[in-house]
Amino acid sequence: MVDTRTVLDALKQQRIETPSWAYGNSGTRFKVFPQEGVPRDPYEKIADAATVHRFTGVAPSVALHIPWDKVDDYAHLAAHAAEQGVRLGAINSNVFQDNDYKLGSVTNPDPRVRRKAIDHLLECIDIMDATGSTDLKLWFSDGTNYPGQDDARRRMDRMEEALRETYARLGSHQRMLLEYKLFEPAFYMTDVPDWGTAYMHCLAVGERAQVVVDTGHHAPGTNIEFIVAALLRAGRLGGFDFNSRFYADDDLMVGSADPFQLFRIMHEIVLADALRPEANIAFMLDQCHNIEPKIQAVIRSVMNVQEATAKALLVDHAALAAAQDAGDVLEANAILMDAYNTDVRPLLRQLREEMGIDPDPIAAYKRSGYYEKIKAERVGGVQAGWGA
Ligand code: PSV
Ligand code: MN
Repeated sequence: MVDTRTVLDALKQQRIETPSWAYGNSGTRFKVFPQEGVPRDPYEKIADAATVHRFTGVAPSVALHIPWDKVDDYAHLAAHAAEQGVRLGAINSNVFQDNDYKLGSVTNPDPRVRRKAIDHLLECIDIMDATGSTDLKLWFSDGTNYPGQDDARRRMDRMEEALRETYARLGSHQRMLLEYKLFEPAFYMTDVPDWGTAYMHCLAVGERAQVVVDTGHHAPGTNIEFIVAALLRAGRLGGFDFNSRFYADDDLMVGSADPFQLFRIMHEIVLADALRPEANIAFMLDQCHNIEPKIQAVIRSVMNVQEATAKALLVDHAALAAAQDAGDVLEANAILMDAYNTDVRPLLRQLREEMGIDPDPIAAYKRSGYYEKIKAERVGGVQAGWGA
């Protein structure tokens, strides 16, 4: 039996980072449906992130995406975040929305374009210096659509060269998080398509280069928890971009499509004692709320991660190891399923009461009038969005 106190204490330490872009308008390539009250600038996005933290108590940082969150004075933005009770988290680079990147960014055959892309990555580190962020998150849309279009190995060399130069610019307290994605926007070949390729590049550049697992970036049926276990074992799991998928990179709320998968992932984290903040695994969301109210959806997502974590913390590790060592297949599976099937909602209500917040974050948010306030205030100007 796992002691409830231990579970509550572990949950109190959990930190989940929300993405600035989740608060802006988003959609598919078919249509973006604008919503009322959407932030017009990074300052308003941070206010929304702070609201999520106020009602959940475990989301004290917000990731930025550059240039979507470009401002003149990043130190001022960081001070604004601190005033609101949150801090600025990972800086996400964007080398995928410029005409120059049609044939790739850091792997582009044209050295001028490669230089431009690397300069952007270096600029992101300047921003980290100003905001106090420690994580540079890299995702490359680079790839090819047709066999023969470019040389795979030469593109790998260019990728590594860019990563090396970027890594060399990092301060000793900063790290690089490299994200992989199976496909999209490239269809034939992606330059960093899987964890093995990301790991290979991280090994080549240095120990503060680590892999990010975006849960939406795998083929259907992929055993993501195995990847998590392998990266943890190698000391190269930098963090997660959490979201849910039914078909491709759907970016739905984490834990909505497959809560059991999220539990299995968090089970690997708990087994490796990697939930503690000192383990330095970044638990980030990377989501887009196209048809649902955004702030509520982010609150729900944070709660979903907490629920999966609470269940993972309930797994009786001693009993599980004993069943595994005895070769008792069904008992081992039953121990895992017992934890998964536990209703942890009363425990989470208790957690929130102990943390001095409302036990029902969604109801409390709805009662707060925040949504009505931003709807009334945020009129005019240009709503933020990622430009689909
Ligand atoms: C790419 O699909 C991705 O997962 C990367 O993390 C980007 O930064 C993000 O989505 C943009 O929404
Ligand atoms: Mn992502």
